[in-house]
Amino acid sequence: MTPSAPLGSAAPGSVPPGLPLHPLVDRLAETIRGCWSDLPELAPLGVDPELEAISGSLDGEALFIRNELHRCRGLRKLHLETARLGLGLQILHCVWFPDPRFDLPVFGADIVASPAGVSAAIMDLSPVRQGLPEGIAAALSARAPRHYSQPRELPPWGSIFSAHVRFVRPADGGEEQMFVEEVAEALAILAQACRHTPAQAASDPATVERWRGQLSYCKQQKQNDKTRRVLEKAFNPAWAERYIEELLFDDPARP
Ligand code: BLA
Repeated sequence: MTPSAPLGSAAPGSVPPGLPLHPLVDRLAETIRGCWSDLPELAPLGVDPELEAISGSLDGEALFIRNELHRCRGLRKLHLETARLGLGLQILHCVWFPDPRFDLPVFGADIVASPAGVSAAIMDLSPVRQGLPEGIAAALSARAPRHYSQPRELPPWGSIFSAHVRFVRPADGGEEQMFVEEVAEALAILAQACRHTPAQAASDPATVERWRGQLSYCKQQKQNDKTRRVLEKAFNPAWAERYIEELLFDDPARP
């Protein structure tokens, strides 16, 4: 498909009717939107209308992408993407990128579902410096332990994730629910840190270290060929490149 602006007929912020998403994708998206409301100084972030709501078709199958963007105290960009990208593939992609002046981690989550079920559910609060902030690490360690029957192994670029990363193929509705609860818990821990973490100067060496850490997080995520391949097939290579570089994992501005 060759997208052009504005793409298709989806109104910004709406999902084309008649295309329900996988219940886990829907539930997790609703949970994440609910967690936004807890954040200090939440404000919408402008999105290029060309990228906000994208719809089209591939081999007769409806495609769409919905992007929601916000910012808040401590976080430069909160991004939630829900998408249907061909062959029944449904994606939830969410990254909350910190403002490097704050000692906060990156929150990331990804769900990949198809008619065969959910193949990947991952979420993490990932460090952008040596180790997670102490309070966050302690809060994560204090959570009730959870067990999934089908844990998955991280690819080599996954070295960016923390020791608390969750990467599983949820086996049933119970494990899907457990995953949603874990995301809500991690986001509550991060929201609390957003309220209380003081800002440091842009020129502070710790700020610069966290900016470099975030650049490195983005660079590693861009090594995920699976994301690129799906976007190239649904759209085209040049579009996929722009989408990844400008929206999914744009390099943070130097503080
Ligand atoms: C895997 N991501 C995948 C897969 C696909 C996508 C098709 C393979 C499914 C599988 O291994 O079962 C596709 N993900 C997408 C697309 C988008 C997307 C098209 O987000 C569009 C926006 N990926 C992220 C984030 C994380 C992430 C934020 O975008 C984690 C915080 C992780 N996705 C991730 C990992 C894998 C994956 C670790 C497994 C990769 C592998 O096993 O090689």
